[in-house]
Amino acid sequence: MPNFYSGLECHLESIESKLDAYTSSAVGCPNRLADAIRYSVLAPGKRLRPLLAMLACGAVGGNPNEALPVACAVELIHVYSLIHDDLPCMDDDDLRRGKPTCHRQFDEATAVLAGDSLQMLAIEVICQDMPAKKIATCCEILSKAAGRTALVGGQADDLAAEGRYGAVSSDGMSEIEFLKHIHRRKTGALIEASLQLGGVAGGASMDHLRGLARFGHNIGLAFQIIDDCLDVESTSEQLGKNTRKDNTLGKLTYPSLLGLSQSHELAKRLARDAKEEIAVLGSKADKLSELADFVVERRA
Ligand code: GRG
Repeated sequence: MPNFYSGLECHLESIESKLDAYTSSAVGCPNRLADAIRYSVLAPGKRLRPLLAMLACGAVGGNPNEALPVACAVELIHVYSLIHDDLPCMDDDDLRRGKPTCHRQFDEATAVLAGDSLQMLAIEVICQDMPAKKIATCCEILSKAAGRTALVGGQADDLAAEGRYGAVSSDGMSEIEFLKHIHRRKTGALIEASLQLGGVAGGASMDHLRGLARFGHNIGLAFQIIDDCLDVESTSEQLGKNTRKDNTLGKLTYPSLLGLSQSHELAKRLARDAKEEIAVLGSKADKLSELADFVVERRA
């Protein structure tokens, strides 16, 4: 396990056990659908987003466990997006988290339905387990981050940039601006939402919430830049997913526009900027700061 996880074993255990409970059998859910949901959710992911939510909660003085429902909700949305992204009509991948993708293990229709179910399960979890006065805010943050102007919009523009979804509308932006615009939505929005949701769970002030959101904004982009670099620098064994796909698909990526070295430098600068945004929270935010470093130093 990378160093970053040391001291977080307890949070990870809580996340795994809650995800297990939230996806356990439910009356009315067909076995095959339930199996596909659990197969994808319980596969070994880094759990970066739920950890961010729990750490953000702790950083503003809350008990990290208060953020568990929103932490899991964000992971459920993330897993849905991975399942759908892997489908033949999108990225057409056969390897995810070191295992066959959901549609390969089951079938396409089941994978679509598993993804659909996870979107609603995320909302259900928040409504069921968050304190009543925080439910609406959490649902609003998560649904905006997962919706047409963020996760889905970013994905649509990403596909368009590969010429696989209608026309590209970059509205006069330079290539690098357009790439940033895609990444901020496709990857960054959910990462930013994880921080905001954790902050809300911990009762953050408006000022602290803004700082957490800006932290998320910066590390969200840094995370994607490193993801682009790893696609070139790592093997599929290391990543648990196919590599060198970006180049094959002729994708717009940071390494293709800036080169690897400048891309790494940019990611490091974003991590530094991110850490400044939460400096005001003092030592309670130390683990979040470490995470910013982990995001840019990770090898998988
Ligand atoms: C289908 C609406 C829709 C959106 C798909 C998830 C996604 C958007 C695209 C996946 C393609 C991709 C490589 C995105 C880059 C960032 C990303 C989301 C990487 C995967 O996240 P990790 O590394 O995965 O946190 P694990 O498996 O560790 O959770």
